[in-house]
Amino acid sequence: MSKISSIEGRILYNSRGSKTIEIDVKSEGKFLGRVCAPSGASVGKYEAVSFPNEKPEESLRIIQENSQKFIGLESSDLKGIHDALKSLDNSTNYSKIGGALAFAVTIAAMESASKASGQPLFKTLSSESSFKFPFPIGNILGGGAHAGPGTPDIQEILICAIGSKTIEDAIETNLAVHKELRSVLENEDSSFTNGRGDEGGWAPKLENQKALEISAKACENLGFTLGKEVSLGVDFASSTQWNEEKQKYVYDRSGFENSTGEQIDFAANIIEKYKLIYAEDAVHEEAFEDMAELTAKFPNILITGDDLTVTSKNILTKAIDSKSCNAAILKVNQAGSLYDALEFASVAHQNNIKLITSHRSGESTDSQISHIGIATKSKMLKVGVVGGERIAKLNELLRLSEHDLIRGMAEI
Ligand code: 2PG
Ligand code: MG
Repeated sequence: MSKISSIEGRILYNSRGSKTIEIDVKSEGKFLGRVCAPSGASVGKYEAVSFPNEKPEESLRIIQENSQKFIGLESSDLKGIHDALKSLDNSTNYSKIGGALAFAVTIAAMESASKASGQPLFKTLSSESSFKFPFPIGNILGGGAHAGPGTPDIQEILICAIGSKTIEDAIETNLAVHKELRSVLENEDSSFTNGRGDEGGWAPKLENQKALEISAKACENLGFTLGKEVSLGVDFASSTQWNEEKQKYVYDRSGFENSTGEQIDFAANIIEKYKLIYAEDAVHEEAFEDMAELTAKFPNILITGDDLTVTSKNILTKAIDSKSCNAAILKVNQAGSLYDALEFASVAHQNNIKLITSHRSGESTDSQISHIGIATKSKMLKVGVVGGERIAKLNELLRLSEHDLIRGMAEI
């Protein structure tokens, strides 16, 4: 047991160079939990607001003026810390204090508690006695809101080494595919600049289908069979394409539009053709019935909600009632506090919804989400493949492989 003795913050920058907040929670004057909040570019309509009036400085001022509400609380008392935040902001989306503040305060407190108890963070967050590694899944080719003009409309083509038996092999395999993809892209287009999107995936001037073909080719060049050693995934991030007025998905860069039915066929065709293991937000964030069609059609593929479910237990309950997805992204900052996110995880577990703990496109170099992925029994950890802020999460998994309590890979 250790009591919070101080809580302080500062303004720093995320990987996109935007301002964010970092919070230090200390217990007993010495156990430091330090967390810097990430932020998204393709943001769900119903996610927590990052900062009041988009100003990290306001969140900082609020925590500085209210630090006494936290001092003296047990650092391990996640509910107590969550309640103290809620006493400052009773809105449903943290619009008064900022979801980024709720994210940083709650995770920093848990990290402080874990240091005080001498246990790793994942163990502090879970009462289980044995754990498995989630499969790292990462962006090898980026478009949409994460890359510039000429890149694919779909946001992310992802790699996951589903055949790997160890975390070391899973990470190494993803890195090898990312690297091979560069060679394939260079062969296809001698003017390819090796430019990368926000999450470290290559950002070539390519149309969606060609980008998928080339990604599959990189896997095959390494002797892999799709669906065996490795599988591709796609984050369609379809709310980016959805045009409310037209009631159509507008693929600006490729120059076509999909009606609702055409979008379902478009996604289904990609899932089948490229033998995807993973399809995220294949339709827009309010299309619960359309997602349900894909979920019924592909029971063995992770049909995943991100903007659809926004790490909200109430929205997930709605998605479960309409059978919209069999998997869901867990992003703590979509929910706000870690307490909210763990409640979401428990609703997911009670209903056989598979979890994928995820980074944001604007990240910090922290690595607590690797622990959160393990503690929440996530099947996958979506944290990218390369880039300092992505590698930080993967390197933490490698450090954790020295730990006796984690054995083997999750069953997808
Ligand atoms: C997503 C995320 C992370 P962003 O859509 O899944 O890949 O992107 O953080 O921009 O929302
Ligand atoms: Mg997404």
